[in-house]
Amino acid sequence: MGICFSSESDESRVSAQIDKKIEEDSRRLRRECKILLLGSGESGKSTIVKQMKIIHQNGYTLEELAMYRLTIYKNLVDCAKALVMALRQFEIDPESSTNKEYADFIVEFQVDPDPNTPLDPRLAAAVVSLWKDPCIPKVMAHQNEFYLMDSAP
Ligand SMILES: Nc1nc2c(ncn2[C@@H]2O[C@H](COP(=O)(O)OP(=O)(O)O)[C@@H](O)[C@H]2O)c(=O)[nH]1
Ligand SMILES: [Mg+2]
Repeated sequence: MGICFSSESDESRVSAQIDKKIEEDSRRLRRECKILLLGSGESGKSTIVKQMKIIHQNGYTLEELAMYRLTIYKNLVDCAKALVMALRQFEIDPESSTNKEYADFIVEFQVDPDPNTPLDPRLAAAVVSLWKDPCIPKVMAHQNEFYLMDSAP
């Protein structure tokens, strides 16, 4: 009840453990090699880190892969949304009424944050159909006037 007994041998054992831990840490630090990756956006910094992990650290666990799947879904939806917003900004209409509805659907769409939920097939259908619409080459003519990830096209 709030009173702690400790013998001298306990203390020296704990102290020895701490010394051992410090020794281990400093040995690990001496072997550690830090790299500073410099480069403009899209120059390959993240790719180098991913390659190191794949080559030297047994790659990615299933859980990590599932998180990447979610990132890919989000990127896909963000790019589709960016296109629809650009269509609106430059007042370009999708040619078919179906694609007009698909554009509205894309803007409202939210990716399910559970990495084990597959992407809604209706979203895939909307993106595929809108991408084939003649409005896309027209909006892509303005590509330097709005941001689109370079993995989008
Ligand atoms: N051809 C080629 N493409 C690369 C290489 N490294 C990266 N990329 C691509 O360049 C793009 C940007 O790379 P990223 O690592 O995201 O760049 P960061 O912005 O510096 O982190 C991605 O589409 C990569 O797939 C490379 O060595 N060769
Ligand atoms: Mg990066």
